[in-house]
Amino acid sequence: MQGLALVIMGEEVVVFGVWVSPYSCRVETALRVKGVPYRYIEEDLGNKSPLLLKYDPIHEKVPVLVHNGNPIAESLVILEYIDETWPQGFPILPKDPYERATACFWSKFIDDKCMPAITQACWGEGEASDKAVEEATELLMFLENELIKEKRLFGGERIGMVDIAANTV
Ligand SMILES: N[C@@H](CCC(=O)N[C@@H](CS)C(=O)NCC(=O)O)C(=O)O
Repeated sequence: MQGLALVIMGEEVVVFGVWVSPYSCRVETALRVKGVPYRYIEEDLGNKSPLLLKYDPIHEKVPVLVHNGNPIAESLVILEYIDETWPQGFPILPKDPYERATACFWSKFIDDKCMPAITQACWGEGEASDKAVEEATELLMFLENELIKEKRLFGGERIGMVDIAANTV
């Protein structure tokens, strides 16, 4: 198994992900916009690697970013880490504390409210699915309204945290 043989050391940046995972895509997008080279390891969620289980023993989920041997789990947490660790170039989060808090709020809104409703709308059955379609539509309207306020992108003229998070919905 490639994960077992992998030695993570030095300045190596490694992403454990699944190509269809919207959460993994966030991390790859952020590293790419920052221009940070990374190694990608595709996980099999039906047979998770020992390294994934070691690096995220709490959730046992992708994505996990491992930087200098330090694992970080949870995609939104990883995005913040990437922004702070590689501050050069493309800012993912605004510097202004209020704008930053607002970006974190909407990113969390996407994960806590939109994602479950969309998942249920797509994969649920019967009445529950119909209800989820209504709920998801209503929730996405909130996002849409924010987008109108924020010009072309949630991040203004350049993509930012909310754009990267919302790219999955
Ligand atoms: N809140 C997590 C969600 C990550 C997540 O749900 N990952 C899924 C793949 S899309 C996973 O690893 N599932 C494996 C499992 O549930 O056992 C994040 O933002 O990183």
